[in-house]
Amino acid sequence: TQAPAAPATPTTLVHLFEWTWADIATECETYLGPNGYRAVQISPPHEHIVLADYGYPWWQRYQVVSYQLESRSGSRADLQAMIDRCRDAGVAIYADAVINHMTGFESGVGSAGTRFSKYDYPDLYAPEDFHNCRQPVTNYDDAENVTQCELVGLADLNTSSNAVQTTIVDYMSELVDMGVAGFRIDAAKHIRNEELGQILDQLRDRHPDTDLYIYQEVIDPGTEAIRKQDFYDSGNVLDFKYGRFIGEAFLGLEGQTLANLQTLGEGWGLAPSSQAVVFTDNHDKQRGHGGGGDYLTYKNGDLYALANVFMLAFPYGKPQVMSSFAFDDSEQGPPAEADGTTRSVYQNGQANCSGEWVCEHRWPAISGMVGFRNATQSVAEVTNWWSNQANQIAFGRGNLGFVAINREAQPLTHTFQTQLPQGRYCNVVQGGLSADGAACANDAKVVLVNRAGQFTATLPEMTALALHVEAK
Ligand code: LAG
Ligand code: CA
Repeated sequence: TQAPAAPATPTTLVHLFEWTWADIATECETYLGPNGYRAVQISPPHEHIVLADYGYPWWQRYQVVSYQLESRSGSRADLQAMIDRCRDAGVAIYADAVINHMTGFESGVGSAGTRFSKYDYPDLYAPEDFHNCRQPVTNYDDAENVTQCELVGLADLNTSSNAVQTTIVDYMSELVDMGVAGFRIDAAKHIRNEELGQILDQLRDRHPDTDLYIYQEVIDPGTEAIRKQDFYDSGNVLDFKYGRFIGEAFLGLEGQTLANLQTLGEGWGLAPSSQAVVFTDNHDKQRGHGGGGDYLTYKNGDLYALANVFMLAFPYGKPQVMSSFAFDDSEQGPPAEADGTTRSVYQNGQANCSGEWVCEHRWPAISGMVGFRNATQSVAEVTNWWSNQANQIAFGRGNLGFVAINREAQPLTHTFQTQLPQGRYCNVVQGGLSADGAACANDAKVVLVNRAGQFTATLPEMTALALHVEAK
């Protein structure tokens, strides 16, 4: 049994969607650790259905066949090696726990070779372990329907049963023993909150010395029977409204502007900041799954980068950065060989992020802002807010950082008042300090802050500028 990864307060986590375990290990060592990412959400590690006839879609991994740790991302040994290497690089691993359901398909073979039929999974679950509804979820006004029936037809586990709870706890506990430091709870809205609470209590009881980080997927539009606040007792929640608000503001929909974001927070119907994991987009929302909506994605280019600059600068929630593979078809799986084997992100020792993999987390603006968030974390407030009442905004984080965002089609020249100490700062949206600390990396612009805490800058259209005391 390994010691779990130290839960180094996860200021920012990144979802390396569909990456292999071997690639994630390399990324932890060569990029994530050095750039201040402290946690990775991995794709579900369990045995999943394999759908060659459908071209191996990404959503195979949300149909559980067994809890063997053999998946499209790699073997159990690969998983263990990744957890260890990432921990040594200062990066925690959060696993996506699919515990509400098993498969939707009537029969098939899993990624570890297990043959199953729906409601009958060898050595794991039998028909009596499933809820009786056995019909798709149809009525989101009815809590029983949402929790006891089948999400898109997926066999719904009877999570009130002690035996089922124990089996789920055994699975999650094995991952904790391997060093997993936290879990995304998939489809938490479809599990009765008291039952999920019982499962998580048992898991925590088995690992009293581990400070597990739990965040629950509860898509709550604010109009349904099941609400995100029902889940605050068992952990954090993924707040889906946040990305929608960001999308509307940056796209200028619903009369929204960036200036309006000054008050973004609980007053908007968001969870309390300490309860929320926030994101511009996730693997569902970026492709119109999970209910769709106006979410920005990598396809929005500069606009997407600016939205992430805002998310990482603005002191609300724990930000989750999305890292994608490029897609046209919303069902298509990750870059793969003809037999469905996922291709490595690395070619000839280099991350190949300008084609089939997108690696948003390596975009200079996003990566630079992860350092900003780490550096400014101890100041909870927004200070020195400025806007043009439209789509040019700027704000500080006390004496630790300052950001300006120009989402207009013309340049912004302004003298900004900050609380920063006098000095020469790098614009970390373009690159932080070089490794030797002597200059700004990537030819990032040097910005001079005077003794009064002011600086004058010109931001070209659709750009941002961010300064913090650790890149000075
Ligand atoms: C989630 N959160 O609650 C995941 O974030 C989401 O990606 C999962 O759906 C869902 N819950 C179940 O874990 C994904 C796809 C679905 C896909 C499902 C199961 O968004 O489209 O459904 O995974 O693979 C697929 C087909 C459906 C079919 C179902 C059952 O698309 O048409 O009814 O499988 O066979
Ligand atoms: Ca359920």
